[in-house]
Amino acid sequence: MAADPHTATSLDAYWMPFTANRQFKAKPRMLARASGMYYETPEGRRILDGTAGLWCVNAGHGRKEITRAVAEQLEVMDYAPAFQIGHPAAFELANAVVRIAPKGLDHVFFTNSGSESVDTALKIALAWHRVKGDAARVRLLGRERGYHGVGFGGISVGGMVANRKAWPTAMIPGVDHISHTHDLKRNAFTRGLPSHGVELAEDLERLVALHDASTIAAVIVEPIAGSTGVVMPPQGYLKRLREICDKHGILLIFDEVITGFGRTGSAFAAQEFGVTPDMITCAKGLTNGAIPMGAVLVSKNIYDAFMNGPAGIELFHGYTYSAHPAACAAALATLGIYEGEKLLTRAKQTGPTFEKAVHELRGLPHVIDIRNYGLVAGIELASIAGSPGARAFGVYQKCFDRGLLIRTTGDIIALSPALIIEPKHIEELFGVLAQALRESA
Ligand code: PXG
Repeated sequence: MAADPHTATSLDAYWMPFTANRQFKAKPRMLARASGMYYETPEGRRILDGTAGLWCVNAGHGRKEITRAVAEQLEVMDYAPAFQIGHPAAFELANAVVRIAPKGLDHVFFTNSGSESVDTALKIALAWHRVKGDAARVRLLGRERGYHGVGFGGISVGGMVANRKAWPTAMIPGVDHISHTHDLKRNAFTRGLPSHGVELAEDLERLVALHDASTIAAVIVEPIAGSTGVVMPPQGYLKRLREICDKHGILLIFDEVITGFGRTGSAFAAQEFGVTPDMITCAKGLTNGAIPMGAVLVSKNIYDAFMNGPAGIELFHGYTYSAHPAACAAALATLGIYEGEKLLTRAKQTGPTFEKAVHELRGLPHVIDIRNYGLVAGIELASIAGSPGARAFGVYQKCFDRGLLIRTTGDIIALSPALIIEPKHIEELFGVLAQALRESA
């Protein structure tokens, strides 16, 4: 652990993201290889991946179809300028995404991450009202406990205090938040969507009454909140949000960075829950995590307003690497795998086994809630007084030592395995996790 940067193996130079750097560097956990449902450490220890990387490797690790497609693309053409000139794979990919998208969302803007997708969608929302001559609609609404990445737009509409408190004056102005839907008192140990809480959608009406609809551009929510610890939408809640948005001319944005590409049992949660937003932000599973890429799916209504606007560049926004050829190749190969292996609906078949297994953890020490939908689950633990997060992190470390990768946020364990997971992996996953929970008592 020498601090000398001339030692190639020194851990000091790399400032790790969202990581307790000092804790990590004192006791590093490293991954070196990955295949199917498993990672492998540099020493060759197998680690079952309970989180599909970070909710992104939906088709499992090491997919040769993706490797080959990316390698071939880089051989043929490594890069093409993103502005004022095109390359075929970008158009092909946009069409492929639209084919699996909710009906009506038929245009795609490419980015390189979930954070960029969120900031892009927020900018499109503001610009759309303006291009329609409604420039007074400048407010953006998010939700408490929401996570929308780490750009200034994303942290402004986001609702996780640790991600916001260091930058209090950098928040974009005019933002407000509706209340979150996490309700352990009424909904603990619910399988699927909770039955209590549809009325929380009315909180949007409260903000409309406070700010007036004529000042509000859009509201952004995650259909299932992931980073905050897996919070499910109460039954009927998203539909009600849609109705209120329609009533007041407010755009509804679903942030599907984690729910996109099969996590819930449909391509997008919008389809699974039968609610179509005006825009969807996505990333992660779009390329199976192999190459960074994100996208914003946009309704015809929004796109057409720009195309009917002033001549010339319709939206002064984009990235050097929007629709990067290698990312397009990775995404096309990924969507091909999803289709060929019917992975986008696979969670419907595996979900019940996964659900049964996760709820068997009920009764283990400190487990105060278990919630699940499709191939995502949250297991909430009682915090150790004065040390929030310590309990779950202890379990995380024990799982890693025993060959299982999980995710924790605060004292909530989040599971989001690859969609290729089989019953034997489910058994292994919950066997290790149950043991780690027992040992942490
Ligand atoms: N929106 C949502 C809903 C997300 O979950 C982002 C935006 C940002 O994406 P990028 O690609 O900029 O990181 C995310 C990211 C976790 C975890 O374990 C979740 C994310 C990232 C890292 C960890 O909960 N989500």
